[in-house]
Amino acid sequence: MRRTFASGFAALVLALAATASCRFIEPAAPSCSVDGGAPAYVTRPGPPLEAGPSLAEARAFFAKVDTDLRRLWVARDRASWSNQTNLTDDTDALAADAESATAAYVLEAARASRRFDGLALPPELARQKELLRLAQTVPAPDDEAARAELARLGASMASAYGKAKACDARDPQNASRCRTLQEVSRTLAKSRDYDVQLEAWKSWHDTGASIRANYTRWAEVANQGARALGFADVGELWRSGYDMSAGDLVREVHRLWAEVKPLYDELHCYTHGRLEARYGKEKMGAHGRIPAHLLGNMWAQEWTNLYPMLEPYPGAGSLDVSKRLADRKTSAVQMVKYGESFFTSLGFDPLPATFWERSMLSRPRDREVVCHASAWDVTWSDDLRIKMCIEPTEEDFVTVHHELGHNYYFHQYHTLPMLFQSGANDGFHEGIGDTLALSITPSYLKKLGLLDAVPSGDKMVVNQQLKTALQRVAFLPFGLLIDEWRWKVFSGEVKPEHMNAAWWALRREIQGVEPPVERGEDQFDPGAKYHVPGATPYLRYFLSHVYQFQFYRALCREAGHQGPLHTCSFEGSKPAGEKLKAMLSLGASKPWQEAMALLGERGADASAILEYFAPLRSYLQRANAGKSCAAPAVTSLSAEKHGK
Ligand code: X8Z
Ligand code: ZN
Repeated sequence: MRRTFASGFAALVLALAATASCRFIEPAAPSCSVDGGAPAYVTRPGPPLEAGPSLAEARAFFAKVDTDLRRLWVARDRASWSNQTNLTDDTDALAADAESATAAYVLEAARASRRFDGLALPPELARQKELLRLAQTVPAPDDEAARAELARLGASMASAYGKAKACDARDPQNASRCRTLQEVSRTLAKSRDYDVQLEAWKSWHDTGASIRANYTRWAEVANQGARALGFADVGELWRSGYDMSAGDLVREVHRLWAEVKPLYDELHCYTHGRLEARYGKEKMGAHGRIPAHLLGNMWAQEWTNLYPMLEPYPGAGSLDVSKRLADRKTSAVQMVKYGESFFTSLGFDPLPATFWERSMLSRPRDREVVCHASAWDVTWSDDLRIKMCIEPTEEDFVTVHHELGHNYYFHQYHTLPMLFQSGANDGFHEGIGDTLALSITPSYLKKLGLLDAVPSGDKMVVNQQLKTALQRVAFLPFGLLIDEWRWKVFSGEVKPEHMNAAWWALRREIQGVEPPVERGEDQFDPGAKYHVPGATPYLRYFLSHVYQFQFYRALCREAGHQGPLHTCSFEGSKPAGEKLKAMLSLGASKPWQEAMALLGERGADASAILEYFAPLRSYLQRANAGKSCAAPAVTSLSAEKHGK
């Protein structure tokens, strides 16, 4: 039988107490010395004082935590992989059990580590202590039954999302009229018929309602877990993983958003104008926002599929990679090989043989799975895999690079202590593959045979930049708003009965989109986005969309690039690869600001994204001149009370 965390810790604490090195003496300054240095102890007569723990105890403690976490995280991730690649009631239950065991352990271990509070720990132990408290995304409450309920709710919501089907509202019981998310997304990507798009959008969004009650309860129990660890709520726990106070993080994020918002507003204005020309004023409404189902993506989080409609200079040269990938019937394996070859061109190792044996690269026909793409090191030993339902499209071509960015990060740090085996922060992890994808220039695509010719000239630059902006600039407000919403839900600022209204207030104000039909509190639109039922924090993607331009600027510098930033590709550059490897190899062992400094960048800095898009910005300003576009007025951003 599995040994429980509690007895394990009790035994460790007793054993260590016997070896405590500073019993019965009261230190004048820190309770014990670090690394055997001589503290100024003052011996006093009187009753013996409780011993403070020694550094040796702290070392033994974190060594045990490392061993325990390896066992628990490997078990959890095996269960989770088995679950997500084969959704059944049994695999849901096994995943929930493993999650619950892990969460319980982290709570107990984080609490036990507090006995070292008064001890001046060496930096690597102090950091492990801090990371331990943050290690559980969904923290466990004390009560065992509540813990089990939380894990069960979590697994059930994630599983429900994976299995959900978009059915025709007029005939919901008719399974033959139900479609997968991929199928309805394809409709949104391709159709430009307002009503056809509306049906696709609505049929998927309506699936969110089924998890509303579970989500409410889940948030309540997860908050109990956050409080058990000393956080006000789960939102504060999530905001605490950035080597600054939760309040500073909120200020930092709002600063970055204010810097990039003018560029977003230009893009929004341009897009709104083109859509209005297509669909007419009546369909667009008089509010200046864009109906959420017209942007070519289920969540309007990126608008690349609108490129053919929005192309600034039609005929300046083709950038249609999707067509070539589809015409060639590019296999899922070939799609990943393209991504791998970018990494090996920088000097990274080829993917291990087990990657090809164990990954899930296509949607299986015989079972339900979670198709949302993810990357794994299942057994925390360079056991790299991706799980993705790859299709031969440009969007998936970019996503493959994104996922491999995670895998190569795992690869570079897999020998570090468990608590250091993550990104410098989660935004770093999300930004690596995207950074490489910024170097997918027309000449690189030609080299791969995915474009016939390398179009050139200023017009082409603007076309290409618009395409990239539809993906990466359009994303920014969406990257921010999901967690703005969750922070408010966790803090209680948004009550359960107003969750959908609060969601749409943020979508209107931050993203400037409008629900195409009224969405009431019988709906739960956030539940129709993977990361909400999947309990994956989302701020990471906002940050990554700022960082990735900094990483790109840094690697271009390393590759010796001269000239405007947007003309750079560091593909094939070994010096850029070495620099990137050095940063990835740090894992989470150092504050992220140090990892950023290693690349020669200071802090989080939106100047790189603004520099990159300078040519597009001036085009948009010219194209929008004379238009009266009301920039979305933002009043619902979380107050700075969301952190101290
Ligand atoms: O979830 C993802 C990745 C896996 S980490 C496919 N992304 C976000 C999303 O799909 O919403 C990448 C971009 C944003
Ligand atoms: Zn990712």
